[in-house]
Amino acid sequence: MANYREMWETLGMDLETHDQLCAVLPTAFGDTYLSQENRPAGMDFWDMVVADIHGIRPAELIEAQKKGQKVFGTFCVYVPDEVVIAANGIVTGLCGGSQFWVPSGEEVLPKSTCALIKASVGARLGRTCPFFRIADMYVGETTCDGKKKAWEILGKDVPMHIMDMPQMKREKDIAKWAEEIKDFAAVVEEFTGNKITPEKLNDAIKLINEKRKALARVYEARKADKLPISGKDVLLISQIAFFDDPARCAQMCNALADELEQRIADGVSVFKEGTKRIMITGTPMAIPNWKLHHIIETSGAAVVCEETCTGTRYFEKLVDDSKETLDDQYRAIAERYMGINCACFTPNTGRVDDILRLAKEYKVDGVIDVNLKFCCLYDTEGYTVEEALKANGIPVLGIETDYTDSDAEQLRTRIEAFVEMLG
Ligand code: BJ8
Repeated sequence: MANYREMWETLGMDLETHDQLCAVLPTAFGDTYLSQENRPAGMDFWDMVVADIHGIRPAELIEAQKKGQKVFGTFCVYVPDEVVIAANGIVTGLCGGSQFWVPSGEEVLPKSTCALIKASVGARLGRTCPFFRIADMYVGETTCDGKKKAWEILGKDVPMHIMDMPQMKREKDIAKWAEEIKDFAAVVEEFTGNKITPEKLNDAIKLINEKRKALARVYEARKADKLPISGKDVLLISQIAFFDDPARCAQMCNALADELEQRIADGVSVFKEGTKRIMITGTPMAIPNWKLHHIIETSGAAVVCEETCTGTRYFEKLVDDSKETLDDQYRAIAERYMGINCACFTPNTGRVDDILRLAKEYKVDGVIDVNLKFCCLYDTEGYTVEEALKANGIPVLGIETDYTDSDAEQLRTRIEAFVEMLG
């Protein structure tokens, strides 16, 4: 790992505590990732990113800031990257996926808050994540109650803009979301000092669409009977996509997809024949939350698809790039983003349709519906999801977990029994 101490110091980070995080991550990554056999060579890039996860990209962001660019930190896949990029800004995901940050979050939040929110707030307050220190502005959204209240704490000493999400998907809600995007664009223009033009917005729409298409190509390879890549590896790619440069992300994903397509043609698989194919649905898994994938893929099964925001909800559907005026473009962006089916919407039948469609496309043998403890939205929707899967003859296992390892053995026992039941 290169030496970034001076940079972290300048960012006002708590170096002593951060050292503890740096000490555990390589072992966790080695045990989970580097122990896999026959990985695609293209994964070297993502391994390199993880090895210097608090160094390489943060240093790039700081360089960009020196040249006058602004960095926007986001927490949800509904916040449109296109608008920020059109104003020459940079987007970085900020969701926390490590138990390491949870205790600092619990100092100010109720314990009965989901780990994702506690870790995100803890990463900021504990001063142990450079991305939280670098972001010039945070962009929140009104998805769940826990997040809404967390913005009030996170926004105390950083400029915070909150996007008001509709909770339904009627025509008037889509129109409202288009208005909200337009308002966000005005905030971004003022904050960056750069005007958004139809041409610049169209370039940004195309850039992000290319990234989505490249991620979709990687996912497409997982539909093959012989799996050329593990679920763990694809999860890592999705997690890093949230904060990498979008053009580089597309380039690396396309190069990997070339390799995966060749592997499929050559009949190369990273799992032995007959390995059961699992789809995960539910709450997102922010980096470095690899817990469930690791347990599943060391319990005799393979994860072939994630119907989560660190999976298909992130890249499916493109923004229509044929519009020529800003108002039409904001509307096109609103339509694409309102096509994401998060449990914060009611009714949310589109999500059940997605899950049934994906189960067929990825030829899954069973579904694991995962809920991050204390996420009331996905927990409640789990009832409808599991009913629909059973009605369609698809075996499903519902589980609830958090970022700790305390339930790992119990989960392993349940997952092994589920995989065995799949025959
Ligand atoms: S679009 S899933 S990224 S809101 S797990 S913080 S919902 S209590 S993360 Fe999400 Fe956007 Fe929806 Fe996706 Fe709240 Fe639930 Fe925690 Fe969650």
